[in-house]
Amino acid sequence: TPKRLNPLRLHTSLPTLSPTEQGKRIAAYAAVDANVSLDSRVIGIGSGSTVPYVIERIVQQGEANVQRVFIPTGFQSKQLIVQNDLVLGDVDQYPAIDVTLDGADEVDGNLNALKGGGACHLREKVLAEAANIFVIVADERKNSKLLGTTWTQGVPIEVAPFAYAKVLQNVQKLGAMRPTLRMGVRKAGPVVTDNANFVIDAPFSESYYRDPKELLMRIKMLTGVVEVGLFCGMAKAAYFGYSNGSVLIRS
Ligand code: ABF
Repeated sequence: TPKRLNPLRLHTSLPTLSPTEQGKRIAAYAAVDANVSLDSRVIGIGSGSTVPYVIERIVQQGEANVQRVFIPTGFQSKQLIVQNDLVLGDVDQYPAIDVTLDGADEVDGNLNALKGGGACHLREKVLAEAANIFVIVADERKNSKLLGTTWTQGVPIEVAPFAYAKVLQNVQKLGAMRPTLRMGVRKAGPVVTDNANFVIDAPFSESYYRDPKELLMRIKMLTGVVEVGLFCGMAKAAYFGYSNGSVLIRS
C-alpha cells in the first residue's frame, strides 16, 4: 500500500529548484535516508537526472563513505562517483551489492518499471539484480497506473548492432507499433551504448503493458536482443517526490 510522508522540512531550505527538480531531490533524499545505512558498504548508483541527488545525500553522510565502494551503471554515474571523491568499484569485483538506487522512466502500481531512456538499462538491470535492495527514485511524473501511459516512446531494447534490422522486424511481428532505431541528437548515426550496442524503441498498445513480464520475456527471446528496459518485480520500493514537498512511497 502506498504511503505518503509529510512534506520534508529539509527541502524548504534548499536553493530554488523547479518543482520537478524539487520532486527528484526529496525523493532521492527520502530513499537514501531509508535505505542507505552504516551497514551499506557496496552501493550501486544508477543513471539519469535524479541520481545526482542520491549522490548529494550520500555525500552528506560524511565519514560513512570512507568504508564504502560505489558501483556505476554507466559513464555518467562513474563521473558522479569520481567527482565526489567516492571509491569506485566494478560489479565483477563486487557481485553482491547492498543497495542500488536508480531512476526510472515510468513505474506502474506493481513496481514494474520502464527504464532505458538514457540507454543504460543493461548495466542498470545487472546492478538492480545484484543488489540486496533495489530502490527507484523519481519525480511525480513517473508514477503511473499502467506502463506506456506517460512514457510513450516505447520499450527500450538494447541490441547487438549486427542484428538491429532483424530485431526491428521481429519486434514488429510481436506487436510493436513502428519500432525505431534510436538515433543521436543530430540524427547522424545511432545512439551507441556503453557496451557498444544500439537501442531500439518499441511502442506497444495498452494491452501488452497489462502483463509487462510476459512482454519482457517475449522480447528477450528475440535473437540479437541484449537487454530489455522492462524491470519486473525487481524493486523493493519506489519513491516519488511531489512538487508540494511530499514523497509517495510504493513498496
Ligand atoms: C535511468 O534514468 C534510466 O533508466 C531512465 O531512462 C532515466 C530516468 O530518469 P531521470 O532520473 O532522468 O528522470 O535510470
